[in-house]
Amino acid sequence: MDSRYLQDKDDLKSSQPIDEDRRNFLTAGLVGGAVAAGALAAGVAHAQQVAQAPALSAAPWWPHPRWGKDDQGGASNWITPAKVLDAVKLIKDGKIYRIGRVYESAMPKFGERAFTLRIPGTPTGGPFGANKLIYHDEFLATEIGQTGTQFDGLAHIGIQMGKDGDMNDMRYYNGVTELEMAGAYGMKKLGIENCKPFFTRGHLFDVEAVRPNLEAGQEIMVADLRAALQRQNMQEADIKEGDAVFFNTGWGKLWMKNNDKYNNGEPGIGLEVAKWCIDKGVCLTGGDSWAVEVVPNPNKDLAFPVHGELITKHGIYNHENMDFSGLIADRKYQFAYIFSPAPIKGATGSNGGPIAVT
Ligand code: UVW
Repeated sequence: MDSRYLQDKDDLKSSQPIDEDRRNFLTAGLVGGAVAAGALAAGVAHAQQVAQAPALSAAPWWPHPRWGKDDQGGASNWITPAKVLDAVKLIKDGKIYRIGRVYESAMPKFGERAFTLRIPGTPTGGPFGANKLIYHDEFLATEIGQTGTQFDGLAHIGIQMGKDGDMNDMRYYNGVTELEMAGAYGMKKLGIENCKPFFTRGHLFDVEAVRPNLEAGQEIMVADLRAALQRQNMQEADIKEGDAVFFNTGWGKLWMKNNDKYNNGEPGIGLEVAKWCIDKGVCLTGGDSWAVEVVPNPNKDLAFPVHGELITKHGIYNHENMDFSGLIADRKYQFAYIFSPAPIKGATGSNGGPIAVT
């Protein structure tokens, strides 16, 4: 797969400890749930500054070299009948693992995002007919594709290439501009309805087993992935184009136990592993943390650069806030990954219940 937009691999090795400035940037501006308005504004200003500095290259990334200039499906195009049949070969015992989490208001959420469920009346309606049928509905107010276990679509992340406010130079996957896609009632391009359902081979890296007690800001390197593969008796060459890769860091153990720590940064993959994923041609990355990538990034000038490289430049999807505890307990590291994003027209992502079948 073409990775021309990434730097040379040797330039990407970095696993520096996070310094106080970076911690402050994150906790004061971008990440914390209960942030003061002034601190939030400072964080946003900083984010705008770093967004103007391209993470790895200023070169345009469109048209997509494989899927073409009009494509809106990105790496979901890897899911072909042949890929499905290949994934089926990983199903040996028919066991289904839920690898998503339960949605509830107390779950950790990024920034000011909300999750508010209400049942309108108990019961909501009825009784109907002589049989006196009654029913319940629910009303949900949330960023539906961006809370809880969330699947980042191609309208979620872009890169500002020009001046603040210039919507012609805010670019997304395949070069789509903010001007082309912006819409009060849903994104006019790259909405999640363009993403095909996933049924593919999944590979889980239990990084926690080879690098226990990872902390926020600590980057997972390709060497860690290789150590995990070795421990799991797996071959790197077995990861094929169109497969999905998942990273267990241990951060998920904080879920609903220590939401503040969970939200205020995380260990995760950086640009070196992003390049590895692009070179492999994976269709999707996933992890047991809220961004999958290391936060803060070891390069203090960058904010969420892995999101930009994978989603925006290569159309590779990202599945966040996952739970691999069942798979790990059973030492199952390869499976069929099955997920059909909810086709809400114009949405930036999807909630839902991903499964791994072994
Ligand atoms: C952002 O939206 C910035 O991050 P995430 O995709 O992790 O929710």
